[in-house]
Amino acid sequence: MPKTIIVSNRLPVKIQRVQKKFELKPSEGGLATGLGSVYKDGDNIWLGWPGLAVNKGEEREAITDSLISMNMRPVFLTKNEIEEYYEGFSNETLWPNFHYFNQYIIYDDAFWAAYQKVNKKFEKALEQVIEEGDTVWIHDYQLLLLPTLLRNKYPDISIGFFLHIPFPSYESFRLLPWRRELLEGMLGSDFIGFHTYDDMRHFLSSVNRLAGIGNTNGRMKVGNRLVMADALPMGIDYDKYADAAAHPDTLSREVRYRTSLGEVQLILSIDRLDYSKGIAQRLGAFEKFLAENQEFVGKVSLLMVVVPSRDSVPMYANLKSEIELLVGRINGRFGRINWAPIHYFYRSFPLHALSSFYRMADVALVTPLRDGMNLVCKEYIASKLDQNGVLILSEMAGSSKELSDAILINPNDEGQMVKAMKEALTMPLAERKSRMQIMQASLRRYNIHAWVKLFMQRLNYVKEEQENLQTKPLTDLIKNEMLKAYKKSKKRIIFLDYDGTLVGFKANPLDAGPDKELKGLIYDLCQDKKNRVVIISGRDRQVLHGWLSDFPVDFIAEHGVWNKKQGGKWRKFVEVDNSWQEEFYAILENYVNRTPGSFIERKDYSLVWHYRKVETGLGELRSRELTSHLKYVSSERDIQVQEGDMVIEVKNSNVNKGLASASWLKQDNFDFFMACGDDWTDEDTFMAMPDSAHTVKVGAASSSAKYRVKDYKEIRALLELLVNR
Ligand code: GDG
Repeated sequence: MPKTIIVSNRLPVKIQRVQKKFELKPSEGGLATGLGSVYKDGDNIWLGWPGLAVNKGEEREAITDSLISMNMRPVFLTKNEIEEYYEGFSNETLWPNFHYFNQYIIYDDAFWAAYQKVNKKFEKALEQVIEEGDTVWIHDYQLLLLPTLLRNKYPDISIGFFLHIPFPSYESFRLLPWRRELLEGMLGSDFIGFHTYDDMRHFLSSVNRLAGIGNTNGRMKVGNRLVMADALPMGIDYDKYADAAAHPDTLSREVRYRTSLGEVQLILSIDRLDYSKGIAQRLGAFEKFLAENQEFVGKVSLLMVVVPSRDSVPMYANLKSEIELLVGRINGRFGRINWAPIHYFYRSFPLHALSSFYRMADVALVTPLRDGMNLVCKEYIASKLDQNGVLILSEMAGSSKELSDAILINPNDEGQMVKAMKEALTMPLAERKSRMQIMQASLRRYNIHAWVKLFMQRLNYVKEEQENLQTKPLTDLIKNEMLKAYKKSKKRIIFLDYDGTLVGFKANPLDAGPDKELKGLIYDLCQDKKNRVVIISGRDRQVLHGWLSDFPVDFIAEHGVWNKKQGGKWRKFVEVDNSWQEEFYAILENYVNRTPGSFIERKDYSLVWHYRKVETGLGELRSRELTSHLKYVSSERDIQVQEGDMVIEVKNSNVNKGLASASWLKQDNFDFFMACGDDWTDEDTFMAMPDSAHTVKVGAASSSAKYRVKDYKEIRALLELLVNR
């Protein structure tokens, strides 16, 4: 039975050394609960680092045995790997970059080497457990290289990836010397999920600029594989927080805490220690609030929980000192014997304590400077059973995209935060309730279980699409089925591209005229009155005319600009407006000047920039730059930028083989459709065909055709079979 393997840096487990033994307890994070239904089921497993450095063989074995019984598998890391891969590259390079704290980035080749090494270690560990047909779901920024490492080993396996932190704009991401490798690492996935649409958009833009891969609504073609990106905001285990808020332990804690605090209004702040959370700025705003609103002095307290995190890193240790200095200053400035402005805790609390904080808080102040999602604000909403509470939420948190009924603020605007605090503390009960109700309904519906389900559905969908898009080899069996359909039909239409499809390529294109065999074949095809044969080519109409006008065929020439029905005259299919060409020619010329070996070809209706002869590397680099430049200037105009084999073509979007062939389909009640072609311009023809069409691609490149053959000779053989020669 195929299984699902969850992979994350940390396993959802807490391990403690008790004397010489180890105690293992499942940990209760949001992700662990959400994925519990997945990894605890059947043979499914969760693979990751157990959270502590263990070097002795027998200790590792003991831990592994216990983990196996909990459906988990360990990847053991050495002390040095933890320092360089986890604390180093993950937390001191990627984390600041992805959160736009670029001044904090540490660029260190040793960190990068460790990051690569550990990602490979994860890949090796997966090799021990993976079997054909399995699905692997990889989580977060510590494992960005893993999808491609895995893909190289298992070309067909199903790989999903979810990024829990923001994906930065290209302007930030490009700072990393290893940006390209990181992106390529991610692109080994089939489906890549982000919390927000903006994260997804930033990712797609970096993929376009750095890897030269475009997208349509998040769908990318990576080599021959379809890869999809989408925004799937993560939900919480709603019932867990709602139930905890009704638990007797929570209620008795609330009574105890309330008695100590007295009758004050409470503002709650909970975060891991991190500069991205904006804790110091929040304290600054609270100080200003008290200074400007004396009537609240003695009436409102801030309950601030900072959960210890990464405090061995100097940056974090400094942040802790800064926070504590501020707390001391504010308490010193405003405090009274019977009232403290801030109750500050640098530690973590059990769930029921946390839940009672959520219950008691009149206001939750969640003001990160940047946050992928932020679960604290969602947990607060789920815990507010009486709906009597207000959420102040930073626009920079992913959750702000969903929770528009919060008071949204910009965390850099201290004045706005001060105003928001006053508004929240004085908000009428009815308004609090109605806002809370709307947010609760949406979080209840879109909970963690819905998120997991949706992710898996999207991943399966991509796999199915990949299957559908796969061009299969044209086997004898399929040829015979085609022949049966051909014989049964009464009105057939057959579109044949010319170069590469009916003839081979010649050094001089004018030497590629039809040979005797081809002429005989076309003659036989046309002899059958049930057949309508259309030669559909990018070639100049005069050349096609010279070669084939003796045959009763139709022509679509110059990618659809000109056409000619059997016995008729040449007609222009579209009136081409070429007024854009001079402007674009000037842009292309600029790139030719900067790219030795490249040149421009001017066609009637298009301009083509060729870079086949450009030095390797430079051509690819310029082509990416040029594509994005051209796409920018052509947006919202009827101009299409198409990337081909070492060329970029700019053309009128109403000129393509697809539009032209579609107009032919309407001309009669055909009951047999066939299209054969070899290059990317023929893809438009394939896509214009009805589902029942027999579409055949020449060559190995990816295609929307149903079947593929090796060369033009196989196309000729297929046509011969049909005409029964
Ligand atoms: C990353 C992204 C994204 C906090 N204090 C205590 C405690 N917590 C729990 C909360 C919450 C979790 O920690 C914090 O989650 P966040 O989402 O706020 O932040 P990160 O840890 O930075 O997580 C973030 C998330 O991934 C998921 O994709 O939302 O943007 O940075 O669940 O409840 N739990 C307990 N005691 C505490 O004192 N028991």
